[in-house]
Amino acid sequence: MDIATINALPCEEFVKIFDNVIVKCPLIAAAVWPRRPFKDLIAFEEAISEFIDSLPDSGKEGLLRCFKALAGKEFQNGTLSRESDEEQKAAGMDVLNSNEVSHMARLNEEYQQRFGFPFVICSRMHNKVSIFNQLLVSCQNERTVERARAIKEAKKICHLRLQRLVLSD
Ligand code: 2AL
Repeated sequence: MDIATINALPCEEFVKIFDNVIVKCPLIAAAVWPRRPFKDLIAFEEAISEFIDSLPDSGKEGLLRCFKALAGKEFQNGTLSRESDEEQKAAGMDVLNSNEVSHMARLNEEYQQRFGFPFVICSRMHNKVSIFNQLLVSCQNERTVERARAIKEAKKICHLRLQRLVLSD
């Protein structure tokens, strides 16, 4: 799909295609649609990034709350979006042993209790060891540091999803 095709999409169609560009949240696509025409894919991604940056802290945390836990119940039940499922599998979340699954669940719960949103990481850029390490560090972080780190990761997820969605088509 080239940028001219993207720029020509009516809002409804655009939102349908890009509703999961970070996490299932059609609001993001709807918010950047009026910013077309985009010069290129980089400009499209920048518009999304600027929209996220424009959100108040509560909005950024609201976005993070749309994510599901790594190796969590939705992953186990197979009810994640295709993109999330593939990303979690790319980091080996499907081959954790039972000790690792319960360790991950405990850390995810501790994190969720502390921050009120789930731990988010761009899993295609990680493996299970680096995910456990970051989760341990993140559980000790200050809220502002952690919110900023998680938003950065959400943008990395967005970058890779856009590349796959637009360039592979
Ligand atoms: C995810 C996800 O769905 N994809 C990814 O890279 N990371 N979720 C998460 N909680 O970090």
